[in-house]
Order: sequence, then structure tokens, then C-alpha cells
Amino acid sequence: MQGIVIKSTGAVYWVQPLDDRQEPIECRIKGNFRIKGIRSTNPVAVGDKVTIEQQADGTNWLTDIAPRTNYIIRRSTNLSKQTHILAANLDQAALLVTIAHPATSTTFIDRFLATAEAYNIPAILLFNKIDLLTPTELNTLKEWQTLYESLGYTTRAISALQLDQKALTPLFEKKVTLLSGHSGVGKSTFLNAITGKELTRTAAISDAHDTGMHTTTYSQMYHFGNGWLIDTPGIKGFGAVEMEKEEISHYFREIFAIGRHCRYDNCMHIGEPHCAVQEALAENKIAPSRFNSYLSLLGDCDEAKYR
Ligand SMILES: Nc1nc2c(ncn2[C@@H]2O[C@H](COP(=O)(O)OP(=O)(O)O)[C@@H](O)[C@H]2O)c(=O)[nH]1
Ligand SMILES: [Mg+2]
Ligand SMILES: [Zn+2]
Repeated sequence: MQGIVIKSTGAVYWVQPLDDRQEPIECRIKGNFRIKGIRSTNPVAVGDKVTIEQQADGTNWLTDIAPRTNYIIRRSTNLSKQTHILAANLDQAALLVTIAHPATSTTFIDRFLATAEAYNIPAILLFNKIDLLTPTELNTLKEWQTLYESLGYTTRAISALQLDQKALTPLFEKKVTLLSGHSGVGKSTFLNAITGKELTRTAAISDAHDTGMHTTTYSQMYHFGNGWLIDTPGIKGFGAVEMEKEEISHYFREIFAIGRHCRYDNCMHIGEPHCAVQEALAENKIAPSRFNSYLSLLGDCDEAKYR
């Protein structure tokens, strides 16, 4: 039987059969089940299309996995070299961003966007909790939306607590969307609001840290608008996993475009002579925040070398 993995805890996988059956089936995988070339803590991820076989005793085994169109990964922890596949077979990735409560940094946004570019996955920015913003923060919101729209990214300013479901539905219809963002930005609230169901628990912001409690531990997929939304666990950050230092500038659209005019083909834009990117920075044609994020991703690669 064919199905799609909608949730996994590591040991157990819930597979939604592709036939008319409504209930997900609980499955396990054999210990030696491996996928070549991917060193990850989870061989099968949410979004994977799989084959399952029922045994005589009624248990279900996951026996085969279809080739992935794409997948998105993060490092398991800061210390380990192992990676964790967040989700597979995505049509797009949406990042929930809050200007405040909690604050999301542009570096975090740009790392997410660069990761999406690296995997060739279209990205959307959803600025949430706009009901809480002060006039100054609303200005920041406008600036950030202008910046990212100018780079070609779709953005929306929303309040998950008063969601205009109709206006947002077309963004997600018939697509598999990874939903990501810092813990506490309102992912679960958003999922509940857009699907109109109480799917996942939401957590009150803890006063001490101004971030939400970790109520979501595993990626999970929810059916919505003939497509799927994937809630991902509180992500601390995206990084240059599987990225070569020389290619990082390719994942910053404007740096890549302008960088073609640098004198040297292999210019890293960090002090080489006749660097078009440095010139554009000086003329404010590239946002300093974007260039800083680029430097931050370059830094990941240096760090990785010494690990
Ligand atoms: N004022 C306001 N609060 C929100 C909004 N969206 C979420 N919250 C609150 O933010 C807290 C964290 O939300 P939650 O959905 O658990 O965040 P998650 O960790 O990203 O899943 C909860 O107390 C929500 O009620 C919003 O648009 N406006
Ligand atoms: Mg949550
Ligand atoms: Zn350059």
C-alpha cells in the first residue's frame, strides 16, 4: 500500500494511505533501512512517499521509499555533524516571522531563505502578530516587507489570532508547505486558524524568556486545501549544511546577480579588488542586513572546518 508519512517520533511512523482510507496507519521500519548518501538521524521523514506492508500479526512495516523531489535538513544539534531531515517533497516553505514577541532577526530570516534557495524551494515570509506591534515596529515591518518583496519573495502581514483565512488560502492550496519559525511565533496558532481546527496545542509565551514553550517536538503534516501544511519543531536556526563556501553567495539573490559584475569569477566579496558587491553595498543597493547574513553563513563554513 502507498502512503505519505505525516508524522514520526523516530521509532514510529504514521502513514496516511493514498486510497480513500481516512485513518493514518502506524508503521515501523527495519533497523537496516538506509538511504544512500544521507547521513541523517532519521532515514524517513515527514512528506516521504512510502510503501507499507502489513504482517500476519497485524503490524505494519515501511518497506520502500520513493525518490525525493527535495528535502530540507538541519543539524541535529550545534555540536554534532549529524543532520536531521525536517521534511521531504516540498512545494514551498513558509517562515513565520515576528518583529517582536519574540523578535526574529534578519539573519535568521536570511539563513532560512538561503536554505530554501539551496534546495530550490520557493519561500514565503509571513509576518505574524502584527496586532502587537508599536508604530516603530510597524515601520520595521514595512521596511522588511519592502526589502524581501524587492528580492522577489512573497510576504504577508498577518495576525494568527484574527486570521483572514480566505485571503491566505490561495497561497497554500494544493501545495505541500513547510511551516517554520522560532518557537513562540505562532505556528500552532496559525495552523489552527487556517484549518479551522484545533490541531495542535499552542503555548503561552513564558514571561522569563519571551519565547513559547516547546510543545511541538516532531514535524507533523496536516491536510489543508487539498495540500499539506507541515509544522516543524522549534527551530533554533538554519545553517550552511551541505553548502560549499564558494556557493553561498548564490543563495542570496541580489548578491548573486550583482556578483556577476565582480572582476574575479570566484570573488567572495570580502575585500577583493573591483568587487561589484562591495560597490553596491556602499551605494546602498544591497541591504547591509543581507550582506551581514551572507557573512554569517560564510562563518559557518569556517567553523565546520575546525570541528
Ligand atoms: N497577540 C497575538 N498573539 C499571538 C498571535 N499568534 C500567536 N499568538 C500567541 O503566541 C503564543 C505562541 O503561539 P504558538 O502558536 O504556540 O507558537 P509556536 O511555538 O510557533 O507554535 C500563544 O500564546 C499564542 O496565543 C498573534 O497573531 N497575535
Ligand atoms: Mg507549536
Ligand atoms: Zn565581489
